[in-house]
Amino acid sequence: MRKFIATVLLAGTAVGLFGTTEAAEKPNIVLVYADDLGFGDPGCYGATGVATPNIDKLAKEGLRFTDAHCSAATCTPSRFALLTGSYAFRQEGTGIARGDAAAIIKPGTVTLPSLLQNAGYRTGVVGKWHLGLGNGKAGDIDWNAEIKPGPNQIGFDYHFLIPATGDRVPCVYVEQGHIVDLDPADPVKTSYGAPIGDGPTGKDDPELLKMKWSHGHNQTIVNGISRIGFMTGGEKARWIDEDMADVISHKARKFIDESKDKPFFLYFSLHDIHVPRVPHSRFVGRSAMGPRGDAIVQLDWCLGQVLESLDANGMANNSLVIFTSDNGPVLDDGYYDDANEKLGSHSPAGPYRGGKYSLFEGGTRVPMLVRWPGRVGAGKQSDALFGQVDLAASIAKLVGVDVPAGAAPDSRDELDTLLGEDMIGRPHLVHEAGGLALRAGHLKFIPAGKVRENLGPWKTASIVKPGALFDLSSDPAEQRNVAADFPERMEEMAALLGKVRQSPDRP
Ligand code: NG6
Ligand code: CA
Repeated sequence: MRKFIATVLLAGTAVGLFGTTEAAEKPNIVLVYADDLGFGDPGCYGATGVATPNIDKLAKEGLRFTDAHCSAATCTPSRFALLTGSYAFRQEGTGIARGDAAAIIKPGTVTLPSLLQNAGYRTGVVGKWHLGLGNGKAGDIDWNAEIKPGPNQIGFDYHFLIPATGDRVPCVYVEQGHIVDLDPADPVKTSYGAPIGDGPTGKDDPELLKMKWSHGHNQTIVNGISRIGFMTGGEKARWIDEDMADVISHKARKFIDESKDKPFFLYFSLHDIHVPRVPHSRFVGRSAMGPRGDAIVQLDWCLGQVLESLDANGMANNSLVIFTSDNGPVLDDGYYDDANEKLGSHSPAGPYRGGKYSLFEGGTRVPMLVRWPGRVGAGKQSDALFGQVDLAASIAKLVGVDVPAGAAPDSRDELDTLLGEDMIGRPHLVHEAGGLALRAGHLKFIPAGKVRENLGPWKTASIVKPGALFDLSSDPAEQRNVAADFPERMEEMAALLGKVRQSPDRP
C-alpha cells in the first residue's frame, strides 16, 4: 500500500514538474471589476467630465482594449459568465438576482477561481457579489446563521461581500459566511414580497431621504436611502454607503498584504458606479458631473489603492492586473442624482449606441485594460474582439491547468489576445440583454424584437423582421441597418447564433 502511495506521489510530482509547469507562469492576478462603468467613462477612453488618473496609468503601462465585452448588459449574467466561463443564457435563473436569491453558481462548478486554486493560488473576492447565497429558493436564506453555499464553495478561499447590490437589502457586509458586526439579539430579516417590520420606507417617509428615488427603490430606508426590498434588524451591522469604498479597498489591500506565500487571485468587485451614488465627502464635487462623476473619481481611487498595495509589497512586476466593467453605462437607474442634468458633453458609452440593458454595443462594450510589466507592451492598443467569458480558459492556460471536459463550455483560450499578441481575438461573440445578439468580426446581428436604448429614462427601439445587421467598421454607432442588402449574411448570422445557443462554444 505504502509503495502504491509513493508511486502515485512520484507520478504526481513528475506531472507537476514536466507536465503542467512547462509553459506555466504564475503571476498574481488582480481583476478589478467596475459596476456600470461605460466605454466612454474613463479618461483614457475619452471622458470629458471627470479625471481618472489610475485607470489612465494602467493604459499607459499596459494594453487598452477597444472591443472588449462583458457577456451581458446587466450584472448577474455578466458575473456568472466571467466566473464560470459559460454564457449565462445556458442556465435558468441568471437574470438580475434578488438580494435574497439562492446561490446561482452551484457548489462544485468549475470556475475561474477554482481553476486557480488547482494551480496553487490563494483566491479571494472582495466587494459586490450579486450571484446569490445559500440553498433552497429565493427568500429561504437565514442571514443570522452561517451563510452558505457562497463563494467558498465555488473556489474562493476568502470573501468579503456586498451580498447583492448597493441598492438592494440586506445592507450589510458578509465576511467568510457571516454578517460583519451582527448582534445576535438583533437578527437580520429581509423580504422581497410583503413589507416586514415598521421601519421607515421611501414610499411612506420620503422626508427622511437624503437622495430621492425615481423608480423602484422605495422600500426600506437604510442610511437615509430607500432600497429595493424590506429589511429589519442588524442595526449595528448596516453599512454606511459613504464609507463603502474605504471599507472594501481596505479589505482588498489586506488580502494582498496577507498573500505573500503563494501567488494570489483577487477579484476586487467595486460598488461604483452603481446606484445609489453617494461617494465619500472627500470625492464630492471632484468631477463636473455630480454624484455619477464623483463616483467615477472614487472608483478610480479604489483602483489606485490596489495598485499602491502591489507597489508597496514589491509585487507590481509580478502581477497581472485586469480592469474592466460588468455592463455598459446608465444615467437615471432609480434615484434622482443629477446624472442626466450634469452630464455636459461627456459620452458615457463613447461613440456606441445604447448602454446598460441594451443589445446595442453600448450594453456590453466596456473599458478593459491589462497590465503585466515586461509581458504586456506598455501603452499599446488592441482592437481585437475579446469576451470576458474567455478569462477562465485563458487564465487556466496561463497558469498551466487543464479545464476539465464539459466545464467552462463557452470559454476559449484567448491568452494571446489577452496579452496583446493576437490582435484579432474571437471569431464571434454573443451578447445578452434579455434577448441575444451576435458579433462576428465587425458585423453585428440583432434579431427582430425590442431593444432598449438611451441611458435612462428609457426609450425602446423596435427592430423589425428579419432583424438588424450593422457593419461596425463603417457604422460603429449602429445607425444604418443593412439587413435588406445582405440577406445571405443575415441567414448566416441567424444560423450561427442559433447554433451557439444550442451547444457550447468552446472549439
Ligand atoms: C434594476 C434596478 C436598477 C439596478 C438593476 C441591477 C429598478 C427600477 N431598477 O431592476 O436600479 O439595481 O436592477 O443592476 O429597481 S446591476 O448592475 O446589478 O445589474
Ligand atoms: Ca452592473
